[in-house]
Amino acid sequence: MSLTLTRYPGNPLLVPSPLNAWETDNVFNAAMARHNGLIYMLYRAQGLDRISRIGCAVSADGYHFNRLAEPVVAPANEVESFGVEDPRVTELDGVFYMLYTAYSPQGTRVALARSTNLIAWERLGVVLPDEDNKDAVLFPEKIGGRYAMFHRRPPDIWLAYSDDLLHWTDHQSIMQPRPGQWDSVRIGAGGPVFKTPWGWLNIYHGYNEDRVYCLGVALHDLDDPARILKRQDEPVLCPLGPFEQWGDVPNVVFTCGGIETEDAYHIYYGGGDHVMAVASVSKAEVRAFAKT
Ligand code: BMA
Repeated sequence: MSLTLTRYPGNPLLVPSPLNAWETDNVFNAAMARHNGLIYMLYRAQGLDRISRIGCAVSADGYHFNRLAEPVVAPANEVESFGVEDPRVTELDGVFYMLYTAYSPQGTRVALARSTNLIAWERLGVVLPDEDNKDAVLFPEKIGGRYAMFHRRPPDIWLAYSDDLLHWTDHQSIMQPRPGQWDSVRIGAGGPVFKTPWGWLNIYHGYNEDRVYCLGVALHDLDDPARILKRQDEPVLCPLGPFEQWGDVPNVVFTCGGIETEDAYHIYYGGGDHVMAVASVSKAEVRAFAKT
């Protein structure tokens, strides 16, 4: 049996708000984090000016969210002039790091910011200079004494390493699209990988010639994530129902983060680049996937 994500019946969790000019149109592709016993959703929002900003919503149970009235990150310099997009947050040694897409007439750049409370963010700048890149995410711990990152040089997922989070080396393509399958054109990382006894659990996105964005699953070797131990043929989630198949951009499910609980992984995702939703998989199912 193949691994699949099961949607929360109460989806969507967060929808655009007519009350705030910056998020009237779309709220999607959120980073997720835990802090002080609460679950934080740092979501990409578009409003009347269609510029992407990052808003923050907080929840006690992971399903019911209250949002702040103002964005926590908004374009603040030349490389962000068209927007800040698709955040991915990883906690390292008690500090939250956000990789996000800084979008401007120069193109899309991978930029880094850090925070200790998920609200006030300090910019550390562009970390992959002089190249169009996106879908970057930090690993939740060092590997072989160095920080690790997935990023995307089209059409593949790449791996890179760093000693200081600012300078990245040893770039290598580690996962490619598969011709004829659902992820035939481009693939990119989702949220931070989860550590399991069987490897790093990577829920990634891909799309095909029809531009249908689905999510898939792979397991990577814990010591060398360039080694893919397993990659399922079938997707784990594909667009279904009005807000995923229609939305602002049709036929999109896209994730930038998830939350681990005692017995499950909860994958938060943008539906149709329009709303936020969640779908889950039990650890027992992941174990069965890893073992077969
Ligand atoms: C990608 C990114 C995502 C978006 C997806 C589908 O290129 O821009 O933010 O969700 O396209 O439109």
